[in-house]
Amino acid sequence: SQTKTPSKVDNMFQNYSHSEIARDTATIKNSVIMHLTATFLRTPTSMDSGHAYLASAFSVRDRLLQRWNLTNEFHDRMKAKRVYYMSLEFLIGRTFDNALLALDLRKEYGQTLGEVGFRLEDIIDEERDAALGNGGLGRLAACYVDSMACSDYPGWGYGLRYKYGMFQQQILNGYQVEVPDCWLDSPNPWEFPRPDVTYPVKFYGHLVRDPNNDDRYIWESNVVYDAMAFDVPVPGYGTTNVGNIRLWSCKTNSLFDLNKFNSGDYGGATGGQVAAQILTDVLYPNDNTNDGKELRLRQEYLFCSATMQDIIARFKKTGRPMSELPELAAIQLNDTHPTLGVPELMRILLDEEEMSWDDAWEVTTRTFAFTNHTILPEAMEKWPVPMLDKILPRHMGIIYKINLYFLQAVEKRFPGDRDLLRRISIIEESNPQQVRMAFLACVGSHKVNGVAAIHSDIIKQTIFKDFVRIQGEDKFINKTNGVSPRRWMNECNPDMSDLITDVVGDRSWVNDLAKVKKLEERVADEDFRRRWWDAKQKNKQRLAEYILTTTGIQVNPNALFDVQVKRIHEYKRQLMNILSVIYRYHCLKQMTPEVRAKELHRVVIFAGKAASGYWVAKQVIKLINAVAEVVNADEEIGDVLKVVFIPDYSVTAAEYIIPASDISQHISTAGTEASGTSNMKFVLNGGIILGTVDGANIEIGEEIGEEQIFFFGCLAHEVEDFRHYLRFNQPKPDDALQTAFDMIQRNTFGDGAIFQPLIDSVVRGGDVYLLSVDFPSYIQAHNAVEDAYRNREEWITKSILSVARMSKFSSDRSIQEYAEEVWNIEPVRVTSCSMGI
Ligand code: F58
Repeated sequence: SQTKTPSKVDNMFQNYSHSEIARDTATIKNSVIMHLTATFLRTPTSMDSGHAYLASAFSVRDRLLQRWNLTNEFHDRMKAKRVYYMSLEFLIGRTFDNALLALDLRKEYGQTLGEVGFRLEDIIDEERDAALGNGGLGRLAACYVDSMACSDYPGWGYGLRYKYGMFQQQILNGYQVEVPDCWLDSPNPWEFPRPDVTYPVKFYGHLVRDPNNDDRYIWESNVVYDAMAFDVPVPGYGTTNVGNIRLWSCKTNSLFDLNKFNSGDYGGATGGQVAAQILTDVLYPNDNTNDGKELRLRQEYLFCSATMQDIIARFKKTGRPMSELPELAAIQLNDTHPTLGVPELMRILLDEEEMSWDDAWEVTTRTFAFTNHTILPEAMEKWPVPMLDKILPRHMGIIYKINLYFLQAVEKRFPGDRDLLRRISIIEESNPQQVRMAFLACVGSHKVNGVAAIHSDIIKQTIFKDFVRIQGEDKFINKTNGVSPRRWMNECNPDMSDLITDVVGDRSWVNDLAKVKKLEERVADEDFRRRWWDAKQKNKQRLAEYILTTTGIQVNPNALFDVQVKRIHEYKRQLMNILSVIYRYHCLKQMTPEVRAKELHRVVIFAGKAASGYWVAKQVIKLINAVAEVVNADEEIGDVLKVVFIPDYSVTAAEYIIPASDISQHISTAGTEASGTSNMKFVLNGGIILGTVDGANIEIGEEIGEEQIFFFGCLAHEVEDFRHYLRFNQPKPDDALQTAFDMIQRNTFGDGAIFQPLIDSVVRGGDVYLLSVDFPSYIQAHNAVEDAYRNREEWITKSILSVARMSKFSSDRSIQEYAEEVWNIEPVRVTSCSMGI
């Protein structure tokens, strides 16, 4: 291809990228119509809302890409240090509304669409979620790239472009049914294919030692897949900075078998392509369990190899020596899933760059940092050595050597402590041997962090205890999670956001959440308090409509909305919640109609997906639906109690549900929920928490004051003793819990036998999650919530004070801490004059 004449091209680029984004509706309308006709072959008369969305989205995208180009060109020129956030999951949700708000073009597009007969809200609803993640970990990654963009940090996300994202959940006969998420069936305006950014990724094969260099091997294999990049722009709010998530997709061209094709075996010729495609076809739908499937390992490697090759290619363009990589790149491992990046970087440095082992190791450990998100033993990633050795022989060799040098160094400092070496070895001496990925990530990184204060303490006392002793306290730090105020306040809760904007004076609080503190000054202002309450009521009304369309259930927006929405998992204890609902139902049935009529009306709302192979979690969904069916049909009960399971929980569903909660439940067994992030979202939307002393609930309580949060249950340090006791003694359910069990067993909610395993998990299975222990204090806490809600004025005060004191939980704060204490990067603000071309 021809090379460019720099000055001419620079001038063109300067003119293009510095041109102000056109805001007049005539230009906007033209660009929408242009896409409608030229991209989608439609005319304004034959335009439906689907095409109105696509044409508008492509028109917004043009504006975004203009800034995207400028941002990246600028960072390249400045040789800015970048952070790369490696995550197998990005739970992005929708982008259109987010982009409109970031570009401050919402009004203009609303007007343009109005002129051609559409409501902006309906057009926004045409977009499908990008659901490339399971739950908290994936959504955190999306909030973090949002914060990097908004805070002008040069940061990129790296992930996989799954053809099928998180499955869609349907409820049939009360049971979860999984439906594939074919999100790419219609055009996706928010990705930009980059066929020119493609890397080969090898698997299997054998090694040949370099006779002249002991550290170097040549890896020969003819199983080579191609990973092609798709870029997803991340609009920065209040800045021209646009971030990027680079997602890899498996390309199959190199696996086309020309010999088979020429011999007439057309099916056989593409056999390899079919196998290759599968690598980025599906997202594994497990949260907090490790599946251990070979396909997953190959997915992880494809991701890590393409990412490391891309990072190094970009670094090499600076002309600096490889030893300076840590000066220009920081890589964050979002849990252990991207840990193969460590041996992959070592492989490239040793075998391709011909560095010495010691130099390569120095570069690697200075580049990587690692975040742990869980201590559940079933979630810990381990790969059988024979599997790794077969698929990635070079990496297995590197891992052995990393382990050998690590153990040798430890043996030197703690001579003769065989048990210590066995405990900390990256290779577990089981049959077969296993590679412990958390240990590999820890040894390969200069910093290791947990995601909330309690969690960071727990990992230092448990899985990384020996490592703290060996590698020093300073390596192990805490970075409490946060959420994006753009999506989780400004976008999902426009009325409350307008109110905050009134108080603050402008909308700058969206990028500087400390400013919401000002709300405290207005806590006694009658008019303000009414408007605060009304905003919540409006959100409840909106949710009531959403519930009606998704479930057919009519709920009263004046009732207390009591919400638990998150992945269904035993440790999160949705079972305890529904058992308390059953008990409440029992109590209501005992009352005279007169007494019952005076009870607080309540809508108990559940939503969440169970991993497809998680039988117990699926039974919990069935129980919730079985209870809902009976309670909602009970005319005696009427509006006093309604139970709703909203199907197909997603980022978009959360945007409806979270702003409408009065109380939300975060009731994991103490010490099991690393942080939680929806707890933050609920409080940022004026909801109150009913929760255990666990994860980020604790820090939320510290920030907003304990009067603003309803805590109950045993404490993390008591859990082991209770579990130990319950292993040897039958739990003793209190009367309330026993009543709930009895009602299920008496077939109040259909055949009780199908729920017996759930009851058994408490009474016969050792009650691992301590339902019987926490149930009495849980019921008490519910009563306290009810009393507080009856006092509306007190409740409004709690709600306002909570939001005012929540600034710590902006992901901007988390990202700033990572930037300063882990990544050592600084914001780089792209301004039109700073290009200096
Ligand atoms: C979650 N983990 C934690 N894992 O459970 C939650 O407490 C925390 O707030 C959040 O991370 C963010 O730090 C989580 O969502 C997964 O979904 C993994 C997906 C890939 C397989 C293993 C679980």
